[in-house]
Order: sequence, then structure tokens, then C-alpha cells
Amino acid sequence: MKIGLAGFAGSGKTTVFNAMTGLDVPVGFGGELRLGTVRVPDARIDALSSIFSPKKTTYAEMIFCDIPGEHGADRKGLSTEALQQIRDQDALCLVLRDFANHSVEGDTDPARELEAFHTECLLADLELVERRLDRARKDHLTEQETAAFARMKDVLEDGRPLRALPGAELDRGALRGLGFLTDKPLLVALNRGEARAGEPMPDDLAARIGALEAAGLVLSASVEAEIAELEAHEQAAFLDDLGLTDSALARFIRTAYELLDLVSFFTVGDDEVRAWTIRRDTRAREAAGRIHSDLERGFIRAEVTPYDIFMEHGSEQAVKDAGCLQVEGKDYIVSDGDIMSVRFNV
Ligand SMILES: Nc1nc2c(ncn2[C@@H]2O[C@H](COP(=O)(O)OP(=O)(O)O)[C@@H](O)[C@H]2O)c(=O)[nH]1
Ligand SMILES: [Mg+2]
Repeated sequence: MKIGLAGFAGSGKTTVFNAMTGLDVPVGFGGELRLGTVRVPDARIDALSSIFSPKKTTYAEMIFCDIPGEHGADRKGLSTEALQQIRDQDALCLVLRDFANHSVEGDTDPARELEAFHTECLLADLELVERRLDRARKDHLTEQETAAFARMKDVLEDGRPLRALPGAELDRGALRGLGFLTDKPLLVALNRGEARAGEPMPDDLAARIGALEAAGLVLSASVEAEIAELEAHEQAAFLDDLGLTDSALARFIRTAYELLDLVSFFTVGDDEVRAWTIRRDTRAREAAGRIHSDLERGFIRAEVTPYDIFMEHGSEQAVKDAGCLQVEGKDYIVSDGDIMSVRFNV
């Protein structure tokens, strides 16, 4: 799962990226596309790991992508390259600048940056839809497909993002790979200067983010970067000084994970306790394929214990003795927190 950090130059994308990934990419203008892996904090994995004491504990991961948000040739909007890279992401995090940056002209205006970004994505999508509709006959689109594109066009012309369309109205499976920008899950991070890091999101901005079907979050990239450098015991005091209760980082990662509609299932044992990432509503056989393709190919059944049931009983044997082990077939829809053991034969 790839989450792209998007936004205008100087909004703090690279600073956020460094704080999250622990990498040290130079900040300032320019630079190339960078990828970094982030561990998704999960208290359930901590708990399972302390029960099994495995040789290895593996958390779910997400890939963050720092997209250089250079302006286009006209010094307005994003460059074609940036838009292309944005197309390639599973979800987007838009970083809005809300701190004074001397190398950027003009006052801070996060609301305007949000509108500018939304408008660009909207126009890019509209162009894509119109091209599809123009070629509908040549591409032998069915009546149904043509109607779907026409519906999308209406929504976009209305200034609304495609993500506003419920699944019943938009067949997302059919659209995969076309890279519609306003259909990507969006997390808007308002990047504050240190002094105002503790202030809440202004109501009008929060309302606008809600209207765009996006999630919002306040953070201070420079605070996060400093926290990342501190020892655990120093972190609390540092946050307290700034009037903050916790670091935004864990919240940020968790929010992004939920926004993508991702869930985790677990495998447990003496060797490894591990979280696996799947989309919500994934079936057991496909989920098994995340672990290994052999498990998908030779899938026989899955033995499942929901996390809470496991914790209630305390061990695999106790779960079995209580008759609580679920035996599930290939079409079982895996739930968040399922502990799963796959029986297979290849
Ligand atoms: N005061 C303050 N400065 C920041 C913050 N985030 C980024 N900066 C500074 O803004 C400049 C641009 O940041 P950078 O991460 O390179 O922005 P990018 O162009 O979006 O990647 C750098 O000098 C950062 O140190 C912040 O939260 N507070
Ligand atoms: Mg940068």
C-alpha cells in the first residue's frame, strides 16, 4: 500500500516523511521521489508478542512516498510529473502549509492550497472521463460503462470528488488502474509551526475537508522531526512543554491505515507473531495468499480465532477446549484482528 505525500513546494512534505520513516532526506526545494517504510503501531501485536515470546515480531507496514511537489512551468499548481506520481498512489496525504516559510512567497493560506489541489485533481479527472466518453464507441464500451462515466462526469462538474460516490454507484473494481485522483482516499495534514501545534483545526477548514470526504489532522512536522530524535523518556516532557498530549505520528499512521480501509489479520507462533495487511472484506483464500502463494493455491481451510476471543482464553489450546475455534472455508470474509492458521496442500 503506497501513500503519497502530496502538496505544494515548501509545505513540509519531506520533513513529515523524515519524521515518519526515520530517514534523513534533505529538506528544501527540489529532490527526487523517495520511498520509505513505516511500521503501523498495533497494541494487539504487542500483546500477542508478549504471550508467545516469538523469535520475531512483525508489524504491518505502509510505504510512504515523498513526492516532490514542484510547481508547474507557470509557477501555479503542480507539475505534470507530480500529478503523474500522484496517480500511482493508493492513497494521498495532502500536506498544507500553516507556518511562515521565508522561501515561499505570500502569506500562509491552507484553505486556498486545499482548493488549488482539489481543483487540479478535479480537472485532471474530468479530462480523463471526457477522453473515455469521446472514445466510448471506438473502445466498445457497454451502455452501462458509458453511463458510469457520464455519472462521474456529472459529479466532477458539480465540483465533487469521485470518492463521494458510494460503492453501489461506482464500480471501483472496473476503474482500478485508471488512476482517478479524486477517487483516492485523502488525508489532509495541516502542518503548523511549533507555537501553534496544539491548536485545533479551524472549523471552516474542518468542514471543507469533511465535504471533500477526506480525513483531517493537525501536526507540526518540525515537532515530529524533533521528537523522532529524542529518547522515549524525554519525549513526554517535550510534548508537554508544547501543550501536546501525544505525538501526531502514531495517530497519523493509524488514520492513514483506516482511511485506506485496511485491516490486519495475525499469524502467531513461537517463531513469529505477525500482522498482515488486507483490504476490508477480503476472503480467506485471498488473505492466505498474502502469506504465501502456495497457501492460496492449495487452500483447504482456515482456523480462525478473533483477537478478543483469544485474549479471553489466553492460549490456542484453551480456545480449542472451549469449542471457540472457527473453521472457515475459502469464502470466509476475514475480520480485523482475526488470528488465522491456514491448512493447505500443494
Ligand atoms: N517552522 C516550521 N518549519 C517547517 C515545518 N515543516 C517544514 N518546515 C520547514 O519548511 C521548509 C520546507 O520543508 P520541506 O519538508 O522541504 O517541504 P517540501 O517542499 O514540502 O518537501 C524546510 O526549511 C523545513 O525545515 C514546520 O512544521 N514548522
Ligand atoms: Mg520535499
